[in-house]
Amino acid sequence: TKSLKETLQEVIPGKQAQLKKLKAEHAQTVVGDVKVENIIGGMRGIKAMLWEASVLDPNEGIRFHGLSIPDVQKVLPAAPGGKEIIAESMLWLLLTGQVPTEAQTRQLSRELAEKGDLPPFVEKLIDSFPATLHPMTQLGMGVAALNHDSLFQAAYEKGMKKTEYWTYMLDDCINLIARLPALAARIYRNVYNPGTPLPALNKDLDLVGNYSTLLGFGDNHSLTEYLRLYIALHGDHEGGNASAHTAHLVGSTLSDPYLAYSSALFALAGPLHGLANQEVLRWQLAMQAEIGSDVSHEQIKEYLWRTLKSGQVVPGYGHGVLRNPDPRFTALQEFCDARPELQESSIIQLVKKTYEVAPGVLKEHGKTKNPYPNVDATSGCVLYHYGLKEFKYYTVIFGVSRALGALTQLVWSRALGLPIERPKSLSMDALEKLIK
Ligand code: NMX
Ligand code: MLT
Repeated sequence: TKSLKETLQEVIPGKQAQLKKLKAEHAQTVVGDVKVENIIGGMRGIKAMLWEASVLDPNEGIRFHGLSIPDVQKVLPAAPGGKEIIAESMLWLLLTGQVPTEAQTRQLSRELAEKGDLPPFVEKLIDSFPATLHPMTQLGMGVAALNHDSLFQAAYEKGMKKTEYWTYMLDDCINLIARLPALAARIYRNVYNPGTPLPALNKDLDLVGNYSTLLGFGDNHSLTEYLRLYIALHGDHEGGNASAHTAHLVGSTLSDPYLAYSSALFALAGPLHGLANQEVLRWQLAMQAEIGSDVSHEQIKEYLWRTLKSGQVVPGYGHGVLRNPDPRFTALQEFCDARPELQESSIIQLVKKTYEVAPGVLKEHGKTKNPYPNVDATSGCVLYHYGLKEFKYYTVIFGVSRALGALTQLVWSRALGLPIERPKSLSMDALEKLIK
């Protein structure tokens, strides 16, 4: 069985040759133009960065190395006794572009479990935080502190060669992903169940199986399976989203992956990005508290208009790139449709009913370019139904997941020798001079 590193070693030369050819033959080829609206509009629409593992189509949604969500659900190995994609098989696909065998997946699970313990000083650091500190702040600080053990940084200090960057980067990325369950679960324990003992990592479990166990839901097979799907599907969403892009930017300075991913987590913590999953739950529960569980379409419509008229966004709707319902939303809804207990859940029903009304209201409102749900519209309600009710924690789960894609690109960026990122900015005066 070839290991992940051996597989990457085989794949990298081909990609390096592809980049060399692109540079040699097409460095000056124009692939788009930049308008004033792009510069003042958050760079929306500008094709401006390399990202290997996935590409987002506005209408069809995400493809991981060309594979759609239904494709990966068919081909990627699941956990023993499970059906949903696991983080290890998604990580393998993202990093190598290849579908791992069952044996490779199990080998990676074991490696992650063996490397998953936190250094005692990080445990102490996390334990010193007040329970009132937002879980995302705690996660970002914990990840940054893990850079104490960065192999990339230590090798850089010793003067490693550029050709060696990616191997140290890969080792750091695997160590970081391995430690995320213990870190994220410790935060959950400290904030919501202080004093509860945390079990040791089980070397025979997959990454998310261990995470679910540490959270206290190891006996809940349905929730563990949901977490597996959730974490695999949130893993990568091409490179321009705020968290992935932040990791890419910070990593381009040759900052180690702990610092780069910690920065990414603070981008994910914003309500227009990953925090939206917390906001959706808060908003849907407030709707339920006000109108009750048995709501009509008319009542939801009225509530939506009230949200919009008060100047707030409808959380979980709209997207910077997508122009159709997010296929991740669809996949998570399908998970619910296949389980009778979820079909009876009042919060899941409310999310569904909201979806029947919100696109029409948002179209009538006429501002958002995409009136359809993104993944955050539904991701939290299943957690809530199965008893993981602390919605301030939801973005942490997203943060455990996004490491798969953001760290994959850090390995590729170093393997391809990509430079420090440094786009050109302009003042309005300078822009006006360009226009004249
Ligand atoms: N509710 C109300 N107004 C909206 C919404 C929405 N859901 N989405 C966009 N708009 C408004 C937006 O605020 C902007 O208004 P203004 O011209 O006054 O500034 C206008 O519509 C045009 O925005 P778009 O170009 O359609 O959206 P943009 O690409 O700028 O932003 C989001 C994308 C995702 C930030 C935006 O749709 C949004 O705020 N959605 C709600 C929050 C959310 O669900 N975020 C999660 C995204 C997914 N994730 O996990 O990260
Ligand atoms: C994501 O998964 O990062 C979000 O859908 C936001 C984005 O792609 O811009």
